[in-house]
Amino acid sequence: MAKEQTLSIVKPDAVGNNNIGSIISYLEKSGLQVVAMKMLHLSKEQAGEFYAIHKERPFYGDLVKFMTSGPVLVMALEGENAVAQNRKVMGATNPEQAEVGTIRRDFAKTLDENAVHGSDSLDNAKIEINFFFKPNEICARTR
Ligand code: IDP
Ligand code: MG
Repeated sequence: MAKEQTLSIVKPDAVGNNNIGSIISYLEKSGLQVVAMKMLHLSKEQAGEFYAIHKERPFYGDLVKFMTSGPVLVMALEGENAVAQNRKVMGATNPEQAEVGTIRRDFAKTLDENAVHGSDSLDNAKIEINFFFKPNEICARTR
């Protein structure tokens, strides 16, 4: 087991539904710790660049529109196997297929508006954390 950092985003649907606190609670109860957070309203350019990996997918335009439809909360999370742990607590991309007790099952309604983002690999986690945070904005947990 290794201590890792990963990026989490509470998406505009969940922010709009006032589920920020509940979602952070699911993450914290799973053992993950918040080491950085900020609220942002992404520009079209920021959202487009963040999701550039999906540029060729048919849902790319709608995804950018959704991610810029309201503010988001971006967080760096830390913990043992944080990348996989966060994906586990998030649940499957499609909330209908997400396990009971996961964030997406409990707070998301549709495949496109699915409450949270989580990095899918350690390499992408580093890229995504750097996308939103400067190194001195990550707060080491000294206690
Ligand atoms: P992930 O968020 O579980 O990693 P990805 O495949 O990386 O899922 O897709 C990124 C985001 O794009 C999803 O979280 C969801 O918001 C949206 N998305 C994925 N697949 C579809 C689709 O088939 N239709 C509409 N939106 C989708
Ligand atoms: Mg993904």
